[in-house]
Amino acid sequence: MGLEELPLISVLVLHGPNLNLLGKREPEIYGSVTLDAINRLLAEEAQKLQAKTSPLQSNHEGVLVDAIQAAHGEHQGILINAGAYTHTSVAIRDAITAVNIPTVEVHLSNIYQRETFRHHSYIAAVAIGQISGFGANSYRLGLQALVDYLRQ
Ligand code: CA2
Repeated sequence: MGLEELPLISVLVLHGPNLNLLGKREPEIYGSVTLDAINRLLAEEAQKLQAKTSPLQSNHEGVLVDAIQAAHGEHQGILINAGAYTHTSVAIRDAITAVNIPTVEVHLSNIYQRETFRHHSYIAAVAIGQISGFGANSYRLGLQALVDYLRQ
């Protein structure tokens, strides 16, 4: 099948708590790229992959759970940086399991090089994979991996 004939894949992009501060605070840890710039980068990458991205950032666990539930029948994949909820949220993990939508977990920083409490992810076991430590590029690599998986 030629590239032009591929069906469009819709990906829900979720950003968890405090990620709205990207590029505005702690650039030594999280870099100088803003969340808007990451969302634009993803939209451009999605276009190349014959996909589209729908980004949402929330500081509230329930809002993220609601968005995952609402993805059922709307999106074929989920790309998520759950921020600190990665290490605490059984609710987000259960929502991903419930909707059964292929999910890729991404992190800007390498969570395994940081404090021990960041080494465990509740999401990892229900995700198809995890990309951690490549800054904003983690999102781009995660989107590529997710779309590639969905095309198989
Ligand atoms: O490395 C990542 O992407 C994290 O998901 C980021 C979370 C952290 O809790 C995870 O352990 C790893 C924190 C996001 C906070 O983002 C900020 C951005 C700028 C300034 C302050 C916080």
